[in-house]
Amino acid sequence: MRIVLHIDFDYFYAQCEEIRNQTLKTKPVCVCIFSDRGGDSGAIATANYIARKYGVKSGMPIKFAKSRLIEVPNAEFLPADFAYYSEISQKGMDIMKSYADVFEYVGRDEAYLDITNRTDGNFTNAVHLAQQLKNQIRTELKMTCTVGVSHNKLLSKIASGFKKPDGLTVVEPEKTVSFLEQLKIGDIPGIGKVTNEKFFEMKIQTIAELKNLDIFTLNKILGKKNASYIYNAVRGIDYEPVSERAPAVQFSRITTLKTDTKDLEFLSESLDEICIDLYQTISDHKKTFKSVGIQFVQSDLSNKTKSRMLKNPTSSIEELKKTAMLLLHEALADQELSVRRLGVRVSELADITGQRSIDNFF
Ligand code: DGT
Ligand code: CA
Ligand code: CA
Repeated sequence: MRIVLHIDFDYFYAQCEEIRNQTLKTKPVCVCIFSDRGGDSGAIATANYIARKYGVKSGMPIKFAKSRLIEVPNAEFLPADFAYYSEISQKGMDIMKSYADVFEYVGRDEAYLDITNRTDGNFTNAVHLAQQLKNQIRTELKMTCTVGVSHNKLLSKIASGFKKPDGLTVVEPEKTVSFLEQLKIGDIPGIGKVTNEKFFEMKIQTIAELKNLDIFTLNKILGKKNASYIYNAVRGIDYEPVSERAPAVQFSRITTLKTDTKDLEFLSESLDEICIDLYQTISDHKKTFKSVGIQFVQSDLSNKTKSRMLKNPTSSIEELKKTAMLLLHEALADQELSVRRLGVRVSELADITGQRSIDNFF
């Protein structure tokens, strides 16, 4: 029997802002990614729990969030500072690593720890260790996180989502069934809006209800691979090992063009080739990405960059190409110098398995 922890920092970017400015703790805080169109165009990356009470959510346009908080005079809208969040993330990951037999980085604010050996596979020891870890993060980083403890990755992930923020949820093996049966199907990682609606039409909303479907029916609805994942998930079965993984910050490719140019067609073709090449690395590492950027080294060797945060993590080459192309159009709109080198990078990487979405099936 294994013991696995899943740890997720609470309202991560917004909490990072709170720890460098304690006065934010009592106000609604929204971390914004302003687009370069100026004004309030852009999206909310995340918000603290006070702002969430007013209905602010990740991914929401900044304008929407402002209108929800219009009655609140002290609401704060801060620009995202990714370099600073990475620094905090790094410190958090180092603390977590010191508690793990095997450490698997999932994303900036999230990791799995296999702690089987150091707890002798004993849940009482595991809960104690999880509490110690939370305490150390609280004293050293002044940050809260939420932890799920169980005998596999899937259950621990679901458990860490069960009670937030500052939660600690333990699912002992014999409690697996009763724990899962009280949950909604959307609590299973990978079941998003589309799949949820599909099952809703079939009058299936809870895990207990979903469990009544046999594997043949599931196969017909979801296809074989997703069906077996869901069939096991509703039973709390997951054999995936915690596999040692450190953060990969980003992948990038840059090439020098045959001639300096600002011709859209020529640059598009090069961009396409770079994307294909970069995509090879992304898929070799089985990563999803959430941010895409392009870079020009211009004829005077100065740099110009554009980047964009996607709505959801993806591993799609079409999305990579499409976003890079969009950025190319944007970058060329006011281009004066010709371009000498052209580059593409992806960041906000995460593991495909950790970010599985069966919605893509429909
Ligand atoms: P929570 O629910 O307390 O774990 O809150 P967060 O904000 O930590 O949410 P999580 O764990 O899903 O995401 C971690 C960070 O990733 C979050 O602080 C900001 C970023 N993020 C999440 N969703 C979005 C989104 O839709 N758009 C953008 N731009 N960034 C996002
Ligand atoms: Ca989080
Ligand atoms: Ca997270």
